[in-house]
Amino acid sequence: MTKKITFKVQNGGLLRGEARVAGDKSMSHRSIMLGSLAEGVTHVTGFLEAEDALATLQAFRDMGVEIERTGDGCVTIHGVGKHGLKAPQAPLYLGNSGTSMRLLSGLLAGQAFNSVLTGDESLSKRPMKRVTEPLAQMGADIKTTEKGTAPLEITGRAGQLTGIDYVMPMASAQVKSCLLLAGMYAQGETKVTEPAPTRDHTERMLTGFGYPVSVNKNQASITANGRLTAMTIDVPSDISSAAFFLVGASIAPNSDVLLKHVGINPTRTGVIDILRLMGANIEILNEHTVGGEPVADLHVTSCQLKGIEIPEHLVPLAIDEFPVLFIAAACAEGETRLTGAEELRVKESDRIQVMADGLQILGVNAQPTSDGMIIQGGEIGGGTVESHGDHRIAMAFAIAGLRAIAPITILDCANVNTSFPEFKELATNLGLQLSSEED
Ligand code: SPQ
Repeated sequence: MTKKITFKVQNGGLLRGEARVAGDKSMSHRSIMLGSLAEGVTHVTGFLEAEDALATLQAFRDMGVEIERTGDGCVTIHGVGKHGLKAPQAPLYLGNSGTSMRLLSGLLAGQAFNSVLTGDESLSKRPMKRVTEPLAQMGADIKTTEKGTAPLEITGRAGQLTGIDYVMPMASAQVKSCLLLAGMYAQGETKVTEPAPTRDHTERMLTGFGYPVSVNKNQASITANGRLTAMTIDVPSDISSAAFFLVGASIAPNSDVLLKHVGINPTRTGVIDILRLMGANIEILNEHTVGGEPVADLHVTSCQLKGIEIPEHLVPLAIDEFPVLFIAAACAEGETRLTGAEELRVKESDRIQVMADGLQILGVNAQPTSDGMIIQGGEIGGGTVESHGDHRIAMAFAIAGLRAIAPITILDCANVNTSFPEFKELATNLGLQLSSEED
């Protein structure tokens, strides 16, 4: 059984200094997947050495790919080519990672072997029909539980998948990426249309590996005609991890933080747009492109935020940042309203309910709605809140400590290791008074 970790934050303080936060989780997953399918040796730097991305890495080792890891973000993948994966000897365990499970379901549907995908308690509750249903339309054979959850039992249908023209009912990069990966093994063209732009790392990285994928407005399409050629990938820092410090430095008076080498792909920068609408001081410096992805240093200083109505078009572009944006809203002057964010209910936890419960415990007037939240800015009190094993909830409440009037205790924080194992060290170096206890 994994250890229970409790975070304890002393209230008050400020953030000052420079930091390079952990590598991008979405890109780290994809670097392993596509590097494994490439011909030749792919070198990755800046790889996220955290549980989620390491679960993907282990899954590909289990399918016969030789992957070397030095532990400092450098990973070498000896690609086996598009048809070189081998049958795993046991179920592939993907821990807490929705991205691994959903993308792998598409990739494995068209292989010449069967496989089983399993995950931890949280992942075993997350909806998988959003991928298994369109995959079934392509001819895939994937069994879920009656509830449509993992374990997923995949019967490989090599040569038997057919491309579809799929209009996604929800804005999901995981569904889009899953179908594009399946489309690499399907007869004819696979087209995926999204209702709103979502992160496009799969499309960009496929292009980087030389695999043809065409993007036309909100539709991406792919065929089986292509091969991947090994390349070098420099994974930038994850804007979803940087977000904790963008909010922390905004809400804690006299803060001044420089976040280095952060990925600012326009499908991920909703958090900057939303914070700026709230009045945040965020400068984007030293913009450049690394391996097809825009990167910059982000300089943030404190200010009095104001409540806003969050524009719905920004929701998919900031989907993972809402836990910490709710903390920003709790510190803002006036009311903040979020709508159109029902997807938050099916993440590692129900991020609307869990954040509302925690904020209410801390004395904040936060009212959950079916698709968002209404928060009246004001004072944050102290108390004990539950993260429900959700890494982003745990880190968001740690940041709340900067403006709280009494200490905050956060339960069940071990899963911070799924996306940002250095969070505590970096946050304390910058000035957060955070300690942790294990039992
Ligand atoms: O991988 P997982 O567990 O689904 O991770 C989360 C997160 O907060 O780290 C979501 F809970 O990020 C997803 C994100 O919400 C990562 C992702 C991707 O890499 O493609 C896409 C988003 O999910 P979705 O369901 O909107 O496609």
